[in-house]
Parts: sequence; C-alpha cells; structure tokens
Amino acid sequence: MDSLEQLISLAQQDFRNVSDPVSLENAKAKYLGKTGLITAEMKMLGKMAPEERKARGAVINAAKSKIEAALNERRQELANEKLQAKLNAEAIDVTLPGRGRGKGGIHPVMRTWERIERIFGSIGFDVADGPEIETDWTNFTALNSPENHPARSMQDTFYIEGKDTQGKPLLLRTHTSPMQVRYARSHELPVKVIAPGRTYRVDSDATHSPMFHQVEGLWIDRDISFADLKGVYLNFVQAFFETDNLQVRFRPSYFPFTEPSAEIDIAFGSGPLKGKWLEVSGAGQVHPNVLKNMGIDSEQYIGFAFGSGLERLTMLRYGINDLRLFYEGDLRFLKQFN
Ligand code: 2U9
Repeated sequence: MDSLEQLISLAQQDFRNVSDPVSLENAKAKYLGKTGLITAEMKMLGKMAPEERKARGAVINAAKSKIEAALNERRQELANEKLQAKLNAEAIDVTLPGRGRGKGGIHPVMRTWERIERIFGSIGFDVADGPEIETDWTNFTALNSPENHPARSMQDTFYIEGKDTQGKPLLLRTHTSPMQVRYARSHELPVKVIAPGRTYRVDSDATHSPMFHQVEGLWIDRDISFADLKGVYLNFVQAFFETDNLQVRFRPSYFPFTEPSAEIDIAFGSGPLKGKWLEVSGAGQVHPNVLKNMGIDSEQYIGFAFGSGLERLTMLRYGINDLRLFYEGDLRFLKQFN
C-alpha cells in the first residue's frame, strides 16, 4: 500500500475514532488543514516536472476526495447520533398510562340538590331560579316580615353596598323564598314549584355556615290543604331517605310568612338515629299577606310552603356530624361521595 493509500486509511480510522464534532475537526486539520498531510503532499508538487506533477496531482486529489468523503460521512454519523440522543432523551413512552388529574365527583350537597329536584320533578313541581343578591322587599317585606324583625339586623343578614331602584338596601338572600315570590308573580296559577339554592346568614360554627343551601317548596291553588302538605312532604322524605320505615310529625310553630306554621320532624324506624325525632323542615299555610304581595287573591287561592336546609338533609342521609366538612375542601372527605 503506497503512502497515499496509507494516509487515506489512517484518516478514515482517525475519523472513525472521534466521538464529537470538535475532535473530528481536529482530525480533519491533520490531513486537510494548512499543515495537513495531504496539504504537504500538494506542496511537494511544485518541485516536480510538469508531466509528473499532473499525474501526481490527480492521485493526490483523488486521495483528498476520499478523505473528505470519509470526513463528511463521519460528520453525518455524529449529527445523527446527536439527534438520536436528543430524541431518546425526549422520548415519551405513549404506551404509559395517562397521569390524569384524578377523578372528580359531585359535591354531596349538590347530590342532595339534584336528588330533590328529581323527586319533586316526578310529582309535577317546577324548579325556580333567581338572584342571590336580593332587595329588602323581596327577601323580607314581601314575606310579611315586619320592619323590626330581628332577621333584618346586620347581625343576621349580609347587606351589600348599593341600593335597589327604590333606594332600599341590597342584601344576600337569607332564604330561597324570594325566588318563590318572583316565580309566583311571573307565572300563571296554580303555582307548584321548588326553589333550591344558596342562602347566606351571618353565622358560623359547627352547625352553621355563612353560606348554606336551602330548598323551599310552594303549592298554591284553589283547594290546597295542610293535608296535601303532609302527603307531599311524607312522599318526599320516604323517597329522599329511601325508606318507608320512618315517621313524620308536625309541631306547631311560627313564621311570619305562614299561618298556621309547623316544624316537620322525622323519626327513622331503624339505624343509629332510630326513634329520635329530627327536625328537617319548617312549613305552613302561606300567609294571606304573602299571597297579596304576590298579587294573588287569598279569598280564592290557598297554598302551603315548606323550607329545608340541604346540608341538614345531607348530614342525615350520610351520617355526617360536622357542617364544616362540606366546605373545607378536604378530598379525604369529599371523595367518599364520588
Ligand atoms: C313563600 C311563602 C312561604 C317557606 C318556609 C320555612 C317554613 C322554614 C327554614 C327551615 C330550615 C329554612 O333552611 S332553613 O333554615 N324554613 O322553616 N320556610 S315555611 O315559606 C314560604 C316561602 C315562600 C312565597
């Protein structure tokens, strides 16, 4: 093998042995640089006779081309190795299971809300909606609450800045009754509606939350009696607690918006609360003043109403004993309802 052949194979071996572009460029310089071995061969041509120089020059150029080819091949290999290394480093194994965000669930109070809408929907009750920011008139006056009623005090009610169109105070509704008033004033009789929703009172302890949920029911027609109320509410609690093995009783009570008024208690026939009377709702025959405020003639129409706390019903249904668990966002508690 002559010296040029040796140079070519030496260069090919050097290029094969480098593992990075900088070393490859240094190896290139050893052969093709200003002081390179091929360059040295070229410089020798000047001392040769023209004929010999032509032939030798062609041989050296051929050798130079082979070395450049080997150089470019190695450059490409290193570039491919670099790309492959990058791809491997960033590789995503698409067969891995998704990380996901975990499974969400419906909040237990919202389960109760949806359940109650289904139960009352099944016996023909409509569902009302309405603003949580209410006027003093719709939240209190329309419901026959006297001007000096304690519920109106700042200690019990969240008032907010601004006035309504009559210059009266605005507030966060303290019950869902205002939705009933709005519904009755904007729908034809008979009225048969429930009004579930958020309500707000200045109160916060193990059994009171400043924001809580209520559902109120209202049935107004020409001949609705207290017996209808008892039948509707018994049907509701049996469906809600999924048992007929319970008793319902009505105790005399007082609310400004109903007369006569009653508290509704239930007693389970079995389970941890067996035989204990548990208050679950207030109710009564709609007060004539309230009918009048809804534009309804109390000589021709009569109705009943009730109001229950959704947290209360949820706590009874699931055996929860601290209201605050609903609103602390502790997933250990909440995911039990998924
Ligand atoms: C209209 C007329 C009458 C709704 C009623 C109650 C009795 C009642 C409370 C029980 C627990 C709310 O969640 S709670 O704090 N409610 O006791 N609510 S009668 O009476 C109405 C509603 C609307 C037009």
